[in-house]
Amino acid sequence: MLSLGCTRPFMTGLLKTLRCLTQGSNSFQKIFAGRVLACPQSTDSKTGNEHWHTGKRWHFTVAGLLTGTGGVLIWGLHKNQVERAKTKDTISTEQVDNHEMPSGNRQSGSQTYTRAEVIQHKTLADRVWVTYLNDVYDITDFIELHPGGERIMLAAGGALEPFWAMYAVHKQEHVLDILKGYKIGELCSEDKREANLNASDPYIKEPQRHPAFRVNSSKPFNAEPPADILAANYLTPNDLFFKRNHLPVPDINPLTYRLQIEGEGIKSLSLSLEEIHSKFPKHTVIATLQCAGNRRSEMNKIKQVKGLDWGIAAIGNASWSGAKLCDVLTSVGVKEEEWEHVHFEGLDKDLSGTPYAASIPIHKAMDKHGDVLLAYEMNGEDLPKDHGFPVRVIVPGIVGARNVKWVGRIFVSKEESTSHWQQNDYKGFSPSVDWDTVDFRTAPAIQDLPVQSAITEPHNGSNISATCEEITVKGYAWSGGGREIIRVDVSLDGGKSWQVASLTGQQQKAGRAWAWKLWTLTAPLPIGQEQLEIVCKAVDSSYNVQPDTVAPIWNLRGVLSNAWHRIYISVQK
Ligand SMILES: Nc1nc2c(c(=O)[nH]1)N[C@H]1C(S)=C(S)[C@@H](COP(=O)(O)O)O[C@H]1N2
Ligand SMILES: [Mo]
Repeated sequence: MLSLGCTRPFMTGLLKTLRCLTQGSNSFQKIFAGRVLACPQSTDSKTGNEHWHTGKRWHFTVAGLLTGTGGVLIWGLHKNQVERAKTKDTISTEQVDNHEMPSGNRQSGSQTYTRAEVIQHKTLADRVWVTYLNDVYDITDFIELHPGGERIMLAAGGALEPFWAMYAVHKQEHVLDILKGYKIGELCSEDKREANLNASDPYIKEPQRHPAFRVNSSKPFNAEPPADILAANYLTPNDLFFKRNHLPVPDINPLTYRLQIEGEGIKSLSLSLEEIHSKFPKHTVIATLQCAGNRRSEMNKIKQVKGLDWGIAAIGNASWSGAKLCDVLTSVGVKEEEWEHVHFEGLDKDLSGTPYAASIPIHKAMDKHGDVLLAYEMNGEDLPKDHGFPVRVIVPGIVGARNVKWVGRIFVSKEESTSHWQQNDYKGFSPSVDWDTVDFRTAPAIQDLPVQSAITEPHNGSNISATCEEITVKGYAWSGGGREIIRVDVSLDGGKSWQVASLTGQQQKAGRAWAWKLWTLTAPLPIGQEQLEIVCKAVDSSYNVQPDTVAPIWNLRGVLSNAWHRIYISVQK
């Protein structure tokens, strides 16, 4: 056998190219030539729903197995069936007492109801009714017995189908069996037809997506591109930009679209899409958007966290064009000193009619160097449906969650957004905090993100031939708050020694470096190693650095995962 040392001098350029191909740089071709296509897309129906009840142990005992409300429903109904079996008589007497219906009908469920009657039963006080197919169910007892069961209140007074469809729950037979115990009757024949129409899937109108995506959840759609796409393009192509939706994508007619601008005591404004284009100067900003959950999967390896299992590609960089939010707010007389927060509401709503919403501090919104946009273009094209068509907010330097898509209403306020996503999600905690002890009020909502970097090439677990003279490592680096990336260090020996990568990317103004830098390091392949532990870490303009390991920054929601990125590759003789 030839030793490494004597192999090297015999290598021809061609041989080198061929052998080093596994570690090549032409990502796009490589991806479409095989790797991704050969890798089946996960089409699991794991929900992307990130509502979690806080501090309730029961909810988290089912986590991982059952996510989202549907899971709660399955679990809860099952548990309740067991309890009902134990206390059957008590419960049925109680039900009869509480109902203005003959007790015989209560048990046989032969009564018919109109849709209008069902709608009357939306609260625990009025009792909670739902329909499934043509049947009417009274699920009040289920909800009362189970803290957290209140999520089903979203379906109260209406049909379960769209509710289940929204959270992509499998309608397993046993769930329906359990539900039978709650049946109180059927819909009258006229409303039955209606019920069948309403059973439609709220995701039926979703846009087409690129087959290369690694799908984290299909309904709502959450997906990231293959990692090496990221370093192949400074501007991430629209169709390969990660997509993070909490709800179905709303279908908005651009001709009737209106953006409401409001605030107590300020004159409200209703802008058409055309007016947003024509009344305000158009600005273009290159900005990176990163989900708070990017790289969550690394935290999951330490200890299970709640949320979509994002890899390193829940981040992308695009050129965004639109009106500056400060111009629009100034036009209605908003003064920075008089307010604290600017709220954004999306036109995507859950079944209770609650829109996706978030807020940012007023100083960021009003700062003309803050570059907050009401964007209608992404990389020179109309904003794609998945990214907020016709208008979204782009808040450069700030966590993805505040970059509200399909924005329908903006208002100034003294208070922060009360939305779930502002108050009970997207916050960081100590590794010692768990779901039994967490108090979301104790942590501020994430705004600026910390310094970040990751290796996009080579892939973790890939091989390189020992005959290669060199190794090329690539990746991205970015920091929040407009802080520029000033350096990326790369180690081929797990952090014992470091080499400085070369950076590429547009030079942006000081304090307004919203875009990422791509980086590359080509270095001699270390001799005599069977495995390389490749590590990267970035430094931003405030000399912030990334933490070296994940465990000390672990948090229950798996956000802000920005430890040194490590991959392992084998060197093959
Ligand atoms: N209206 C609305 N805006 C939204 C979301 C959403 O679900 N609805 N998701 C947010 C989150 S958590 C992220 S990370 C970004 C993702 O933007 P993208 O899908 O364009 O990549 O959008 C944010 N804005
Ligand atoms: Mo996100």
